[in-house]
Amino acid sequence: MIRQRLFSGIQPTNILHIGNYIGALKQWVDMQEKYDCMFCVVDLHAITVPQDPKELRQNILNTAATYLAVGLDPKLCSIYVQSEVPEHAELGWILSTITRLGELERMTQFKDKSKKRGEKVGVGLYSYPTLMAADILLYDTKTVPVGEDQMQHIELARTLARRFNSQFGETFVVPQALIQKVGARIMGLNDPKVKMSKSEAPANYIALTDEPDVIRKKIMRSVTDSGQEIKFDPGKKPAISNLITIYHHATEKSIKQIENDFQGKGYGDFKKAVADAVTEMLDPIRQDIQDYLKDPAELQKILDKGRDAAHDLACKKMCLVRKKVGLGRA
Ligand code: ATP
Ligand code: LTN
Repeated sequence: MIRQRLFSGIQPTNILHIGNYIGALKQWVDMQEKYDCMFCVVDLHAITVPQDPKELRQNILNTAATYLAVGLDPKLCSIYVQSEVPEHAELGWILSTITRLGELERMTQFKDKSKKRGEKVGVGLYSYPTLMAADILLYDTKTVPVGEDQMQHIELARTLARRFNSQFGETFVVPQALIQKVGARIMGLNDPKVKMSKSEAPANYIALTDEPDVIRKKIMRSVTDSGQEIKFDPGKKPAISNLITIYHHATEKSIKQIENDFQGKGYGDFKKAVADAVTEMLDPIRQDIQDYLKDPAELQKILDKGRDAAHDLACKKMCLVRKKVGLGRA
């Protein structure tokens, strides 16, 4: 049976957090047997905001080690670094020529990130979504598992696939986003109105490498709502609903069951239980990340193999794209 192609990526911008894990990585692991998967460390996206070169290189390895530590199996999927397959950038450029300014101006991620950067916004941050579309379209991807915040970017990739196909003839598969029902947007522990994010202060997130005492402190100190009931109601009780979502993913218990289990108990008891469950979920991951980083030769081998597999596919696709557009010589 031919497995459908699946593509996803994470920026190597910092240590990954439980939002990345619950919103993205956990689903990837569940899908690696069913789909033909490409999992990319998207370093070209990371440089759309300034990075320290030394830290970036280290973060690329950390992110790859995290992919493996959460359970991605290099025998089942390709794990590689985006910039090592130059066709991503090439297709990104070609797609930027059929992308309209208004389409990029509408992107909420651009609006949010450019607000923070003021006058120092680079053109790369603006055209970020065309590179992301290239990542996806380069591999005839059918399915893209992401958190909810990426929905608008996937919509653009669909638009660009259709536009290119109608302008130059059938070339690209039109991809689809895959977003899970609960946990698609884990919120910040210190502010449940903003999403948990690597670029926020450490009190906002639980990193996958946080030690148990740090996890406990961050959860016990997390913002709570008024009242004292443990009830899932994101509109009225955003903070407690966020903790319930995290607990649901850490224990696999249903939301209903969690509400029942904690009936009559207070926020303090619940937070302790969340801290225990998150610690248990992260213990093996933290250990495995360290182990992979201690054995860089193994990690390098896996990334080499992933790069070669990705490059093979990307080369073939770009030959077709150049021909369709009329680039180069016959
Ligand atoms: P940055 O702050 O550097 O923009 P980020 O923490 O938002 O980073 P990304 O690298 O942009 O993380 O996202 C990687 C993947 O994790 C994407 O699929 C994204 O949708 C998902 N993701 C990120 N943050 C969350 C979150 N808070 N809840 C659920 N999924 C998330
Ligand atoms: N923009 C994504 C990362 C990303 C991605 C992709 C995700 C870059 N290219 C292709 C899925 C498919 C983010 O999570 N911030």
